[in-house]
Amino acid sequence: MQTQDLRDAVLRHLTYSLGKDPAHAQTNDWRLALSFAVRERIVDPWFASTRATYGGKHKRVYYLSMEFLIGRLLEDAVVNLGLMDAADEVMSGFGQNLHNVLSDEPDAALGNGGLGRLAACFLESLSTIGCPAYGYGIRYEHGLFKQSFRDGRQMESPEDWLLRRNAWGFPRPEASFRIGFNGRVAERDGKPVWEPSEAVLASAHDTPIIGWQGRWANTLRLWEAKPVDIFDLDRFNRGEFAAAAEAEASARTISRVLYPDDTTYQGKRLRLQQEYFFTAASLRDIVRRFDSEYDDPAWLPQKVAIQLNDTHPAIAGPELVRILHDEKGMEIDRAIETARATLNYTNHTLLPEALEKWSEELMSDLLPRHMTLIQRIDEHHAQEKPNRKVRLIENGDVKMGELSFVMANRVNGVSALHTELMKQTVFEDLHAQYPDKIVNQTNGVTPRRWLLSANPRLSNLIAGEIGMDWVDDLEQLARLEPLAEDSAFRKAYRDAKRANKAELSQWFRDTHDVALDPDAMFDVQIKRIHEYKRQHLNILEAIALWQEIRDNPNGDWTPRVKIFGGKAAPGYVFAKEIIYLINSVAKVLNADPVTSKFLKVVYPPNYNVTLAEKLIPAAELSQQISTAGKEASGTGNMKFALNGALTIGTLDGANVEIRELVGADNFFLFGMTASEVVERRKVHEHAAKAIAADPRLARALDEIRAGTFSDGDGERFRSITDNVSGHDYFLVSSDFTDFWRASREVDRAYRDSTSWTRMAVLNTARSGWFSSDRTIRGYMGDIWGASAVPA
Ligand code: NBG
Repeated sequence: MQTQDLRDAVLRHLTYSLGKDPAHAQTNDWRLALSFAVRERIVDPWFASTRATYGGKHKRVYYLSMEFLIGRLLEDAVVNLGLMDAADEVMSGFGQNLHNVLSDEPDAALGNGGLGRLAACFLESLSTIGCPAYGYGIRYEHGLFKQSFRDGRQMESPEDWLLRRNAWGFPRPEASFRIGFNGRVAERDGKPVWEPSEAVLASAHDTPIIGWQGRWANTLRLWEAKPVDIFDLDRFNRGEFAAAAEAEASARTISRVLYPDDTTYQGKRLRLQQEYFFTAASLRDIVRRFDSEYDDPAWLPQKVAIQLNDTHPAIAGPELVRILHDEKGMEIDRAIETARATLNYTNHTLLPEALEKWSEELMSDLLPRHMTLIQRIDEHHAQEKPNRKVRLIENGDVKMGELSFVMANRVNGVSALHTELMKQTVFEDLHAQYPDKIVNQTNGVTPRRWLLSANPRLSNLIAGEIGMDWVDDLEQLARLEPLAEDSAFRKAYRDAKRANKAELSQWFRDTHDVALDPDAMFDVQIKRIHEYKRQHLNILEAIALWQEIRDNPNGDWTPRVKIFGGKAAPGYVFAKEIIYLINSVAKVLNADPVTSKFLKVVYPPNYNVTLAEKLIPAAELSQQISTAGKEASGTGNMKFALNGALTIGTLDGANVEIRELVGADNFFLFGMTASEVVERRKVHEHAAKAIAADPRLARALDEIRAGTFSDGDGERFRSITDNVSGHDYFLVSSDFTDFWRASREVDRAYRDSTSWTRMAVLNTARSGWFSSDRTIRGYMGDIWGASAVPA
């Protein structure tokens, strides 16, 4: 019945929504037809969710995020609606392969990395749990750039996910707000009124996000920037064609591209415009919805919880105060208190270069009223905490982290270690003033995408043993624990991993023309390229290993394939050098007839959510090797452990909690702790000393300097060798020796496949806590005071 209905719907959409005859339809048409047919099934639960929220006057959660790294949506929807088998049958009935149809969908990359992917996992969990929520962000015309390699170097080109019709967004041109910029603050009836001199329209596009088993659906509302006046007809008629379209082009620029950087933010006016644009539109929408239900703005904190995903929406503080005070006439201190009881802030990094600051000059120019309100908030804070050291404005800059902190009811870090470090470092003084404000919510990942749909072989194996309850109650995986001792189960587990590896090898052969041995260990490091994540430590270890294999080609080596994936911010020169080095090393190692059967390095370009879904199920070793104290949490680390890859890692971010839960015996620990890192930096010439003490490291660096990987050009990777042997802020050299030791321990462990599989099973069985459902329940209880609506 389900199959027949779906079949009819697909055919109906193909014919009437797309105007295509089945005989001439292409994969893209079938994919859109299936998407529309599936979307149709989301609409009823979506409406029902909205009605239930209004009907019960439930508190709503609003997640404001500059980034949503959602990836493909069709498979998610099909899986959550339980339509996988039906879709498969329907598509084969039409002579289509479901897998190909699903793969035709562009990967929506409206984010850079961890913070954006976390937001996407959260949306799915909020719907699964049935918590009334909206995600708010920007509908970038071009998401994160496409990466390719030319002679080993990163090339960037614009991404074009909207080039083909987007099946998921419902445009809502009727829901649009005028967002002003610049201008001046006038006084009317003794009250300040902001009179912007420029404006754009924020126009909504809604994407329904369906939870597990279709019980609930929330909305992701993304804003598109449009001109207030479409077109200057007078200028056009005078023949000034390009000039006539200028206003339109400049308005659209605001939602044109995602800032391609997840850790550093240049003081770019456009970026601040983007931040204000989506925050202001979202707040207006939130307040409009609130006003439709309640008369008294004082009720706001009871009915609305707003989460600021990092400081990007930090302008929400002054903007909400402006709405409450300037527009609704609430007394200023009460407006500040009300806004503060409604807003919360998540910090995602301690890297100083990533803590946003905006110059007072730019802020006063672009958002003059907000600048005075920030000063007023600073005053308010001063009165409240007279012995304060913290100022919101310092050396001509507005500090957005501090502003967010002061304007938030709760501030959270994203792993236990990160939250502690936040208290001791960036927010030390503010924490002393508001000791109850900081709470921890360790990140999580959605098991629907990252296990059930990405790894069907393992999911089926699990389902055969413990049924399906784990899908929305991931701690049920603990029931697999005894099976770690069951040799038949271990064999089945190993077979599933082996089959995933074989499939990945086939994909590498088909798309990248490289042959991988599916019996080698698959060792994977996928994430943004950054010095603190230390991809260069990993490649140095590969060079040293290659040298040893060459010294002793008949040795008993454990075959390994090192897989890298990740993009570097276009302006981050050092990170791009790391990419170049990895590709250059790969070229030499893979062509070496003696060593390549033991060690290969591959780096597929354009790492994204879709590629992660391919790589993680086939991974056996997860590289989580950041300098301790620098990775706020990590979420990739959780996906790997869940899929049975063992971690080699430092005591950083959520690695700490992963190790505690999976057990120290099932985790390869190395490296300095966060406090040892701080001490080590004080050691005079720490890098030179580390190199002098480790001939392997010295030799690997010499090999680079000798030009082995650069056609004899010893200068090519100077910036890397100089850094690692000189300043070495991220302590690559000081951690190398221990990394080498742990890596050889991994090699030995891998040779005992029984015990390796036992460890892998235990990683899966003990990773249930890392579900984003658990994280969201934590936010609901500790931060939002929100509840799920009973079904
Ligand atoms: C990232 C951290 C990760 C963390 C994610 C999600 C940013 C700015 N930070 O460690 O680097 O897992 O946020 O919290 O993207």
